[in-house]
Amino acid sequence: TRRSRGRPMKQRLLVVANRLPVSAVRKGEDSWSLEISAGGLVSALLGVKDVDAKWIGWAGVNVPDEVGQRALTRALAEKRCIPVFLDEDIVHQYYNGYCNNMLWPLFHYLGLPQEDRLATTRSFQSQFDAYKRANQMFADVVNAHYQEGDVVWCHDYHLMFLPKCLKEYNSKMKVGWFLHTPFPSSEIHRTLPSRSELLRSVLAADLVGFHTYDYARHFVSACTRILGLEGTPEGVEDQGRLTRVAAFPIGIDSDRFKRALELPAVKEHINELTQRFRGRKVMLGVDRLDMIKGIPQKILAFEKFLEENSAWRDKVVLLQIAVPTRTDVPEYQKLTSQVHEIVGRINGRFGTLTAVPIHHLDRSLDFHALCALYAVTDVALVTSLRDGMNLVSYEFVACQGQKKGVLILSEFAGAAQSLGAGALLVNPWNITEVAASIEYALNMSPDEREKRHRHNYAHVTTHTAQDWAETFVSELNDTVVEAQLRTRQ
Ligand code: ADQ
Repeated sequence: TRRSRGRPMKQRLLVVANRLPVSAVRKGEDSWSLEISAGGLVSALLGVKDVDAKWIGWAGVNVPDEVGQRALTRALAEKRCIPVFLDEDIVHQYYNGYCNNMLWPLFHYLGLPQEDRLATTRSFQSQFDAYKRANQMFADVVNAHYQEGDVVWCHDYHLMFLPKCLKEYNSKMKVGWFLHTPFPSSEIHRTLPSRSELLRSVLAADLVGFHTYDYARHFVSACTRILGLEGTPEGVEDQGRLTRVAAFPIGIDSDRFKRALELPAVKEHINELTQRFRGRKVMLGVDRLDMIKGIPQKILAFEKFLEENSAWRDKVVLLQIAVPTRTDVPEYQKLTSQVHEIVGRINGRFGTLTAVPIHHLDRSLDFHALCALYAVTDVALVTSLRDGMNLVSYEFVACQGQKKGVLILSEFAGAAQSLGAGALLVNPWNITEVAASIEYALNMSPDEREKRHRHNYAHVTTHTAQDWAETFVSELNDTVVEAQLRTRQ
């Protein structure tokens, strides 16, 4: 820690992510209303000791005029946020195009839809150029706010080009990069036309972090196979310079959930829900409506379960809460109608005049409503086809102190590595297996539920988001010190 006039000074942390944790609505020519979205990352960073964090990112709105930009910059400064302004064309090519159409499906092992394949191949170069331009714009803003000694923490697949841009500005800048999605097998990564350039720019960072050891290993093998570099237990070496590569599994702010469950309004809501579903077991799914979350597969597995277990038909209900995302993308629209169709069919098939087996909501719930739902759930179903970690599984466990419900969890979610011993792990593609797990979960003895819950609860409450952020930042500081020592030797 640096000192100034005898007082310890907090280390400054610049957190760079595509989106700032705010939603901004323009109220007039020079006035904005801002709402901070209290996500996991925000509370993780608020909890990091001895660090003074600022956010740099896109506010999610197009602000073409200078008056508006200046006003937004001022308003954001009060929330410790610094905006990067991206125009509509660059957002279209960089964010919708390269990030969400190219990297997102690829990193989750999902191919492009047939009709998009050729179009994507054709537009690849211009999208990748826009990606690099956008990353450079982030770098310009970081550089303008950087002070010696700051730590710069870049987040996610949107900013793989950023570490290189930052080091070009200042090779002494402490730069870390963390990926929130899986990093796929090197066999998948090597199909990307920009495979080498992306790897090289990430390697410019001092520390590269992933949720699991497997993703870190995939990244190191991509560097050895595609770039011909040397992989060591510490990371990747290139001409004597080491980029440290390691796993930093994220967590949640579990106390925030525990505190919410103590609020009178939440308790009342829990009572209401309990009354509402009396006599039925509650199964819950909470996901962004995204291909990676395996929502249609989950619902088909539930149908199979109902088919095979007629005695359960009026004794169980599945609540599926799906927040729509990327609603302007045709593939996501198709997914929404596919889910609606399956839900409609199953409710038509197994519903009665007074009850339906599936309640599907296309929207997000506020934090307190979500906590109440987690608390009344008997079985949570997380069936992602691939997922970097999956925080819903953690949040469910954090709210189950009383009920000790069962978590059915996809083996393809990063969370399977940490909650695998307490959860029932499934292959989400195998709906017969998932249906059998639902049956097993609903019939599980209280002893077994208690034992499994205890394991997961201990994990979720001790591996928190704050620990994650603190570990990453201190490892980044150490990595830089070690590198300096090595070069002096
Ligand atoms: P996501 O893909 O968004 O995150 P996840 O980790 O499950 O997935 O986090 C989703 C968050 O949104 C949770 O905090 C959840 O409570 C909230 N949420 C989801 N649906 C909601 C709904 N209907 N209403 C209200 N809130 C809802 C990415 C990666 C993950 C990785 C995280 C963090 O894809 O694999 O775990 O980043 O690194």
